Amino acid sequence: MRRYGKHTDEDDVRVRPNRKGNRPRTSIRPKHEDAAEGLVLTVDRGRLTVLVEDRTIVAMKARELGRKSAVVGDRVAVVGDLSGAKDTLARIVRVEERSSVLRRTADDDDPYERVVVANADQLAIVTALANPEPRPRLIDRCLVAAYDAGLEPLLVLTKSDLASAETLMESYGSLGMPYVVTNREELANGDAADRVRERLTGRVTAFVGHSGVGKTTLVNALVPDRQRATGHVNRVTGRGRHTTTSALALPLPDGSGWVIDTPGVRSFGLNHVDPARVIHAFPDLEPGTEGCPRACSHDEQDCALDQWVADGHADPQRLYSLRRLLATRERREGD
Ligand SMILES: Nc1nc2c(ncn2[C@@H]2O[C@H](COP(=O)(O)OP(=O)(O)O)[C@@H](O)[C@H]2O)c(=O)[nH]1
Ligand SMILES: [Mg+2]
Ligand SMILES: [Zn+2]
Repeated sequence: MRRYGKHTDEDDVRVRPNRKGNRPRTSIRPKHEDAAEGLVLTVDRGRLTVLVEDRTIVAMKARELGRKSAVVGDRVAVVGDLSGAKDTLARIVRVEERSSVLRRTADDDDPYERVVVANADQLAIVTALANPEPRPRLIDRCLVAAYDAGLEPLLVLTKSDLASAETLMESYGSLGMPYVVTNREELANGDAADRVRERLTGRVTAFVGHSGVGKTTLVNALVPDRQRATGHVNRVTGRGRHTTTSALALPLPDGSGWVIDTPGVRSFGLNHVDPARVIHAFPDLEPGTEGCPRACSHDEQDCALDQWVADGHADPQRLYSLRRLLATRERREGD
């Protein structure tokens, strides 16, 4: 039986003027005023674990979001069953504006960029001093990605029980970025977590790096009660996997920040990064580019930076670092 018969007064149905041949719109879209705010903790094949107040709920993208997707760290609006009870599925109807977007492409010539993490403000670049060997090119790539996304970099050097940090710091010390060195013993006695935690207060920090460098070990040391903090996550991504297959946001125990564990990366494709933007990560060198030819890449013969630095305006190591970062954008090598 039809609900509205021919007795319905025409004036009761509000019909938008039929412009440009559009179908008249008779239904008023719900505005989702009842939607709750949530934070995406992890994504697993279309299922998102979302923290709503103190509950973790499982949700999927509402169709109305179209191709727009929510990623770990996103602030979202969710509707539907928000109880967090087993087998319930809520819907994400809105992705709030992001304060930052960390992207990567699989390769430099890969046109498909993916958003790794949203709303982070710090990028912890985790590198083992041995096993696996440090890969400076990968560090450089992560640095470019961090600068491009507006994240502050933090260098975390793990496994100093296996090799010294000295050689690596000879080249990275001059970048002037903060760094922390950790080892097996300090992981056990809590010193490693304490030292890293100092750098995490009040921030959302994404941990990236090659597989096996110790990201998950460190994150677990920072968030000992990982199981409880993630609630339903295990039900979604479970199956006893030991490797990290999806990024996962975890709150620091004292509520002073968030850490995001990510799967290992073999490379950090930078196809999406405009090389012209790299210089902005070097405010100490930027004034020296005034004498550069138009559209200078700062990695060419006529670049004014060489003379400017030779005149003593900046540390030559900084120019070397800039050139190395620019070169990673041009070079394609297996990191
Ligand atoms: N010797 C040593 N091994 C470590 C250290 N940190 C982590 N590991 C080991 O490195 C391996 C890989 O760690 P994992 O946290 O899974 O690395 P991820 O792939 O970066 O998440 C594990 O066997 C850890 O026990 C460290 O400081 N020293
Ligand atoms: Mg891991
Ligand atoms: Zn230049």
